[in-house]
Amino acid sequence: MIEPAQPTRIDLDLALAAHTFDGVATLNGNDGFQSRKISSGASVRLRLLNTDGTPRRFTVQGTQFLVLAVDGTDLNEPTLIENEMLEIAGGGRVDIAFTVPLAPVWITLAETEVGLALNADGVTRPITEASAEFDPSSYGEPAETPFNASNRFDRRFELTIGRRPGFLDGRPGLQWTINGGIFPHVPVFVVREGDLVHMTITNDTDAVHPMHLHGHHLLVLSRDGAPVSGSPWWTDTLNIEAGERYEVAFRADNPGIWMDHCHNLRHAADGLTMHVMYEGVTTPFKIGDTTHNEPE
Ligand SMILES: [Cu+2]
Repeated sequence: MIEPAQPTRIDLDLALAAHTFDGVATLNGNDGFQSRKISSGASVRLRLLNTDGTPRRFTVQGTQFLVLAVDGTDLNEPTLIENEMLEIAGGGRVDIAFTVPLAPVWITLAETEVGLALNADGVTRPITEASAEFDPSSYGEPAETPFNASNRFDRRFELTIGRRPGFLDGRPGLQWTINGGIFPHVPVFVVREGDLVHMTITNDTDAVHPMHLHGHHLLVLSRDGAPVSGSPWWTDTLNIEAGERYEVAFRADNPGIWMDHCHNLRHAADGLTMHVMYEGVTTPFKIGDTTHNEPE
């Protein structure tokens, strides 16, 4: 979450955290519609969070809205949209804003009866219509970034997610792989402080993987070869759908040994975990079974 640099008047500023408990979808721990009365003309900012490991989709019915921020970074010159489904990666955040209209507004966790209803007393929620998917790669306007695809990169890494039969912790099965290796035989990406790093992430599996690098924000450069054409899109949790390929960039400005893993923690525990490590940074901790150091 972020606080805007220029405070604007916000009458209702609410975080809505989606989480599934034992198969029951909730928003802020509530498994139904939370109802609120709010005057028309009021300014609302909602911070939508997906605390599940798998993608969650939100619908907004009854109003146009702006998408202000993704993963805590403001988007440049957001424009009003409506009837667009917001898909949020496991662990991802999307902030939206709108002015309350005269008619009711429903914010719904897609495919559930869970959400927030504004001024909807006694009004039946309309059936969710099929709507377009919000696409951060072409939303808003381009703006200056500290680096972009045309920079000279100090390091280039390929991170390819696959699946093949093999052994994980001595157990046979169909295992996740990174660049063909099964954990712990996965690469470590070594960087030097100050490096500009280019990473290509490819998902060669039929599952979605919300890839999450600790300690850094990634600038998304392209998806499936198509450059990002809208606002600069900074993320820390990038949903990589089956078959997709993303190019991202980041500045190595936070020395440490950082996890780079799938935010679907089931996948991470099953080996979709690797590290980005800075030269000269060491740790006395050893990973693996013998030391009982299992990152997830
Ligand atoms: Cu995954």
